[in-house]
Amino acid sequence: MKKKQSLAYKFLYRMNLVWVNVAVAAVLIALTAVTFFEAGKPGLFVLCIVLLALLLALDVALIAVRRKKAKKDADRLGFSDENGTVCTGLLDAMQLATVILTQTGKLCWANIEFKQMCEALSVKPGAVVSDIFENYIKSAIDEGVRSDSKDVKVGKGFFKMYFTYVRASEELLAGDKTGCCVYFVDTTAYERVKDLYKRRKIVLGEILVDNYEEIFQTNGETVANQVLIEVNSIFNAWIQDRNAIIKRLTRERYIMVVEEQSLKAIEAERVTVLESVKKISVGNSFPVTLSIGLSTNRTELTDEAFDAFVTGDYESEAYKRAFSDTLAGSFADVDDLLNLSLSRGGDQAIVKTGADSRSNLFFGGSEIDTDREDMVSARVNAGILKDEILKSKKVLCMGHAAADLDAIGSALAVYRISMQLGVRAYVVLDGPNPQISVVYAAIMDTGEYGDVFISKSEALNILDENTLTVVTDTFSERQVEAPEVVHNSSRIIVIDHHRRGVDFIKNTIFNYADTMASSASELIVEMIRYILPNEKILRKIEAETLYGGILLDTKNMFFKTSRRTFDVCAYLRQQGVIPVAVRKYIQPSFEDYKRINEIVSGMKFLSVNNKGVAITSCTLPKSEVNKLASMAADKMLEIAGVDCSFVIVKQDSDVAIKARSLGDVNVQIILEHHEIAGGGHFTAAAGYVKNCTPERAEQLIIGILKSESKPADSQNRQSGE
Ligand SMILES: [Mn+2]
Repeated sequence: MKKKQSLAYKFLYRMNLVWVNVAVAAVLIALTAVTFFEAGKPGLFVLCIVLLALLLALDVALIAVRRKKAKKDADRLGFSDENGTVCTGLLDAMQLATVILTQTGKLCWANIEFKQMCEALSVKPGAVVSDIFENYIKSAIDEGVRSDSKDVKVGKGFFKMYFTYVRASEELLAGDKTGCCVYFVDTTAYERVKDLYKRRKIVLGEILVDNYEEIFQTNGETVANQVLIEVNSIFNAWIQDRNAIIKRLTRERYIMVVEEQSLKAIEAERVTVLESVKKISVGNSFPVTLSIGLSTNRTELTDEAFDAFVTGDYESEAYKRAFSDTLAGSFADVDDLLNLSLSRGGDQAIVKTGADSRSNLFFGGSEIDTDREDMVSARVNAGILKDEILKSKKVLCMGHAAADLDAIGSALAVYRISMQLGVRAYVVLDGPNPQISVVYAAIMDTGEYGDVFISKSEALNILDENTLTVVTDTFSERQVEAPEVVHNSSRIIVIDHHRRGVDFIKNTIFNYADTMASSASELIVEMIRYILPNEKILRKIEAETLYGGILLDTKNMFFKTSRRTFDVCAYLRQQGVIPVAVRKYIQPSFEDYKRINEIVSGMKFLSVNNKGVAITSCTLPKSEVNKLASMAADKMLEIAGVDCSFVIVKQDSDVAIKARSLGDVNVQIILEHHEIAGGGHFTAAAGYVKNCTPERAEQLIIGILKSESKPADSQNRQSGE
């Protein structure tokens, strides 16, 4: 079959011009001779000579056209014969794997190199060809692209594949006249070197024990040293088999050197070390947290970059993008990353992967992931609050009963926003309680708030359908400062940071609850920045109260402190807060301090279900219970190993109970037990038991603690009331 085709082809393509010419010329000459000698017609003879001359001229022209075309084809392919057809003998001799395909992707011919390549890579030639044709060539041909190159993977090898549209013999192309010549340049070594470079690139990092200083200050040198010993052994286990090193730079700062491939593995397991160190328990009052910064360059190693590398063109942009890392630069970067981590509350790892900070990767810091989303919601919510205030004629602001700094601060902030928007506002407060007496006196000393604070009855008097009631720092209809006012309000907004309980205020027009926020003050200050940007609107005393509220609820920035908290504090500082001045609002008096110490020193320390429980009983004047018992319960949480604290206050034949928790024990559930029937929040609750002795109350609490062996929920640390 093939032989026959080859003969037919030879006849048509190789001999045609010459033999046809000879045949036609012979016929013409014969015709001329006959006409001239026999018929004696010289006219015909002349005509024949002319025709012959024309034929010769045509031949010359045809040969010229063919030569030209052949040269063109030869130029394009570089391996054609003088007729412009693909010369397979040349291709066979060439050291490049080459195949010739039909326009539909059918494999017509392959050279020895190609066969050897497929053999070496254990792939089937047909499969390679159809894969490459389907994925690259077909679409190119459809789009009219006559030749192109692509990086392809064949088996385990890497190749630069070139293809070009060719004219070849029908014999070669199974009856077709055009097809496609494809050849492969082996780039496997290049790719392997690139991969090796990428995997084994040195990455510099720095690790900081975020709260070493606090642990040192609170728990002393021995505990702090013990913490570092534990940290070291956790680091060693972490980098084992990872071909990495971690060496201490200063007391709480470490340098880390790791290969890119290990860093990828560390990222894949989401930097487990962040969680491991939190489990360190050697007498430290706070969980150990780390800030980790790592700087690596994951810029795509482009062909241009690699070409620049090969040619030594170190000044080109592509080269600089891909290879500009310097050790000094990386080390400066990780320093910035640690600062960034600290500004976001620590307890996280940040990996810089390129020049653009948007390519930074964040790990850990459970509160961090929602940060951006929350900032968006803060803006949206600020808009809603503003709209609702503007729809109103009056605004009543209130926090929870027995207001603390966060409640009064957030209520004052809503008051200020409203006044600034031109809507008359009031803060409902039935007289100051001992917790806020100092700040309340300072507020009144300014002389600007005489008509701002109103009682429940006054509030009820002015309440109408054009009044907006804004409740802050509580969700509870029972705990709110003026339940009757809330009950009679037609338009209520609640802004709170506590996990919502069952007795939440219903029929609100808007409920902004964000349990990730440290405090109600934080939430409102965030909103102020959107409602009234570029303005210094807070009075100094208001900013100070808000700052105090945040300090109170974060226990001096230890708990629930996120980047947002620091942002808000920075804003408050800008609004005139002098932090040291705020101390006087949260400092106990000498008398109070002595009594708090007396209460704390009477404390018992127990371990129930692996949780440290501090419990104590005392007697206090009724008016002092809220303030002193709460402060004592807070103070007890500062003691190493204490997870929750209970202060039982004897009140004649009854007892009042104040409970606090760091977040692993839900004191709300404990005091909501039917025999106590108290309430509050996850980390702060209170109860009152009639006809009960302190001893009985203590047994009751321990009994409930023992039966409440629910798994700890350490993700949601709540603080303050
Ligand atoms: Mn609060």
